[in-house]
Amino acid sequence: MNLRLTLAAALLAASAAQAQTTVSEPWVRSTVAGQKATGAFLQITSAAGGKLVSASSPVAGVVEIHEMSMEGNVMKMRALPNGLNLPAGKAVALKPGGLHVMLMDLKQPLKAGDTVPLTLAVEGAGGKRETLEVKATVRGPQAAPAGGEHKH
Ligand SMILES: [Cu+2]
Repeated sequence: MNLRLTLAAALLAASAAQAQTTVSEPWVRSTVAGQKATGAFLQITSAAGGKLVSASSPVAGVVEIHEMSMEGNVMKMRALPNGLNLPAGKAVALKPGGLHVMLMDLKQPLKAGDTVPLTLAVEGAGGKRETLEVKATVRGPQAAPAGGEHKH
């Protein structure tokens, strides 16, 4: 009985301290010399629902949240002007061939094994802002599933 109460209290404390939004498995596709853009991929879950409104990284001059879609027979990508919707409690996957964080105007080549800091801004209900600091691992092309060329 006592143990149960203690456990319940511990669980309550843990959920209160937990971030509203969580990110798992962040990674960035490696680049070759001269390449100025690449994609960052991750899974993001907002407990109460919200919107991923912006992202930034010290390695990139410009960071946008992109989606890919078929227009006729051509795969196109575009920035999401109003951010990415995060339904409450549902993991949203940013992955090659779909949604991604676009890192542009890269300041340095990104090699497999490097760590890239990403800052994500999430807007919750009532306009409450949450900032997430994420460390993404750079993966080489052989580690990433085939997602085709990533070009604008
Ligand atoms: Cu893109």
